[in-house]
Amino acid sequence: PLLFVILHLIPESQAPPLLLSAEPLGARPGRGFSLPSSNLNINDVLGNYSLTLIDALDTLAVMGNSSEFQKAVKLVIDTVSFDKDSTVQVFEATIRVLGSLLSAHIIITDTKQPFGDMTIKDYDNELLHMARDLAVRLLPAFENTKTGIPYPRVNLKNGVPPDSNNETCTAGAGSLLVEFGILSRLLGDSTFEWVARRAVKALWSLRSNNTGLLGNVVNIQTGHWVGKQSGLGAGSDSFYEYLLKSYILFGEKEDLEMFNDAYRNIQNHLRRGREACNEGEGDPPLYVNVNMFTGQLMNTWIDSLQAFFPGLQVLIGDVEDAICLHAFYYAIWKRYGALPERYNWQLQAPDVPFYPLRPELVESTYLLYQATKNPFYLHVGMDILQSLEKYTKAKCGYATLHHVVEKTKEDRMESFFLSETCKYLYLLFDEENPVHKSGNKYMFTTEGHIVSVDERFRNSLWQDILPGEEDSAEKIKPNELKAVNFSSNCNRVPDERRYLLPLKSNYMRQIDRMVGLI
Ligand code: DMJ
Repeated sequence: PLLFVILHLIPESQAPPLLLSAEPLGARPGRGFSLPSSNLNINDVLGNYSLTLIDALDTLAVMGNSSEFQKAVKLVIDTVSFDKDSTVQVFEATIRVLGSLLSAHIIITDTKQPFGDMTIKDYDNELLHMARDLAVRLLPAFENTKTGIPYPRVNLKNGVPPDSNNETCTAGAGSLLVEFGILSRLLGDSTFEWVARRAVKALWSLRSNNTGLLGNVVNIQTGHWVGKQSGLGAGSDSFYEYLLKSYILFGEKEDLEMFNDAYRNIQNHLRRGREACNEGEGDPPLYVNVNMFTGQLMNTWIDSLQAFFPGLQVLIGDVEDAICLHAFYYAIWKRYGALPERYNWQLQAPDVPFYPLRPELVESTYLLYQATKNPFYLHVGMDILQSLEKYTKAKCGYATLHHVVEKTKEDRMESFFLSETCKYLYLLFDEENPVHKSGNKYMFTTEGHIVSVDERFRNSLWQDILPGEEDSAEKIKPNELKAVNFSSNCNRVPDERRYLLPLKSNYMRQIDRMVGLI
């Protein structure tokens, strides 16, 4: 059925609503772009540019389906235009569209073609040109901002709308560097990387002197923190992810230094519970939301986006701690058959009950399996797959769960379901996939797009104009990334760790009790 969904991708603006058995379709509008403006949250993600089709391109390649990949690429080249009067979120357009176009371009032009024949006849770098065209349309977001932190939205035709909001979230403004950096390095044009890097540095400079933490919403003109919550979920998540991933890809030392600093501050101020995941007394480790200036607890919920963090911990080699946080989220999944958008750990109940088919828990499960090869994670993947089939499957796709307790559905299948959730699930079970056989070759963007970690992204021709960067001689080569726990190292996991539960059973039970499972 997953393949059915992918094989029937059609441009968003022409797509019929998902056919849900549980709900009447009645007067509900379709998933077209012409929804009322009150639906801004949906509209400015969709963008009227065939979002789902574009976001799913490299999933088709990873699944080895060359005919559908070629068909989908041609459809994108022939039918998609960014010359549209659409106001879009800079972040969403970057990670979902720009990232996917770049990933597909890299796959098409790879001389080795590890996924089968993904070449396109007479390909003339069209996807790269489209990526550039889109990025140029996003550039106005970086103009007329006093801090260098971009506006959250732009109109693809007319630039920043006159009534634009001056407030943006940290993740939205500070996680553009991977895609903009790749684009710059492929084109040999520093503009894109320069603006994205300037935004990261501006945000970084606004961290609290006291805790070193960043908040979640900032005013791009004054640099004042409007949202003082520091956490690992919505509004913050990919900011941290991209500090590390930019370093993995481009080898710039300053990115690693920022990441290491941020990671230390997270451990010092956000982490609660016992010191070691698998030994000692006390509550299981949990990362909470605190005030960025005081480090004091702000609320008692964690959100489903934060479930990506164990995957990031795997990348830096903190596998032990990753095991505990992952186990907590998996217990919540077991209780509801999904992850509520927000879960209140004090009340042991969802605070925000919907589940829009998010990938984060699957992503961490996949990365933990790669790091430990413990079959427990295959079992987790199976469990997730079965609940998706049971609760979210609709006639023509998979549906957002409107309420994880009541299991009601919404007429909405986010594009990340195909680009991430399905991809990570597929890769979890596909041991022989070229992604796993390639050693250190691939990295996943925050939207799950694969990009190759190779020498050509290490060479920027503009060292002199990117202030504060190290000389390229100091850069670490891709095959020297020792700190990063890639899948090629996973055979070193000792046997005794592979066949025991990753987390001792008394600690597992403790977590199950904490989420009301037993
Ligand atoms: C995706 O678009 C990306 O993973 C992003 O970084 C966070 N949210 C969604 C999926 O939940």
